[in-house]
Amino acid sequence: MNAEEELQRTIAALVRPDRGILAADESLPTIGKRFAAVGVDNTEENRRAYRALMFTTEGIGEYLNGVILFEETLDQTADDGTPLPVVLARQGVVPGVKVDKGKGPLPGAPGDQVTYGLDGLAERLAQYREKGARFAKWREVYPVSERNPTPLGIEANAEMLARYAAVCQAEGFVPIVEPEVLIDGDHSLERCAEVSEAVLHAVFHALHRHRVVLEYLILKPSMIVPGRDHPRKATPEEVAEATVRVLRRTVPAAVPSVNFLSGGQGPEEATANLNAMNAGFPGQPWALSFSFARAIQEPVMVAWAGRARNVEAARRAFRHRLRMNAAARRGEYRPGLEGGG
Ligand code: 5MM
Repeated sequence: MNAEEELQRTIAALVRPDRGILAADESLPTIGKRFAAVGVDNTEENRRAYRALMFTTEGIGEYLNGVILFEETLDQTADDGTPLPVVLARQGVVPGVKVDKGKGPLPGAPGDQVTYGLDGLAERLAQYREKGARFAKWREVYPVSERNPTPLGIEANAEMLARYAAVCQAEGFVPIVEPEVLIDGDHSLERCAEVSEAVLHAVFHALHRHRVVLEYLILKPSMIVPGRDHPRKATPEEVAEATVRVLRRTVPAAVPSVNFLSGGQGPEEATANLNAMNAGFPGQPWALSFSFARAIQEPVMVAWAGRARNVEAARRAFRHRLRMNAAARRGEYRPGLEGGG
């Protein structure tokens, strides 16, 4: 199969209707933070056991098209010795991998950040393919303040996302392009919309410059929400209206799917916001779906708490959250379903 045939096959599998993508690609420090919140030690065995628990949950292929893995997970196995990427593939779920190497300050743009990891990316992708990965993910973050992101920050981050995406497509990997406008701060929903519009505009301009084929990528943006410390929370209808408006202004119709990150929203909040988009604004040129990490995994981790005797309860929590988000993907979620109603 040549690179284009691989891209066609993978994107078709990643955009199947009524499903989304699970982000389970927390780096070592991030999973450490999440585990600490539920009293679990950040050991390789605990990371394996936790991720194996999720991926061996029966029936997840009904709700998931793909799972984004952390590099380490590609080499780990389920309790019966089956490699975890094989476990996913057998469930009809495409394994992907986060390929960025973390972030740091962007010189010349105080307050902004930039992500590392382009060196040797093509070679790393070849190794990840051997281990079963078929798509990739790279995240750039944009802190919001009166001055940030700066014009330089917006340009530099767009350039990184486009260069990453171009390498992925040359190697036959579908790139997930993830520009995250951070929720930290007290900014308004309008300020988040203004920043997100500038960010997405620059990202798609850079993707065009680098000749990235829009039909073979997935956009993973943040929703348009007020900052966490803003005095008023937005309703799902307000979030949906602002988010769809910004996407319509910036995301070409050739992009097949927009799979949101949850970015610090609570599980039910993220589901309700996604639902409001699909219920209130049907018929958009792209699918509106999910690629949540925390908003799916939080209740799973709490139910598990590192104890083997809790595995079945954790699986139930996982399946429930997936079912709720699949309903939101169709615009059929309502809070009453949370209790099983
Ligand atoms: C923004 O984070 C991504 C989506 O997760 P949420 O739905 O929780 O916002 C997620 O894929 C993220 O990239 C991973 O959690 C890993 O982050 P780090 O910083 O460890 O690479």
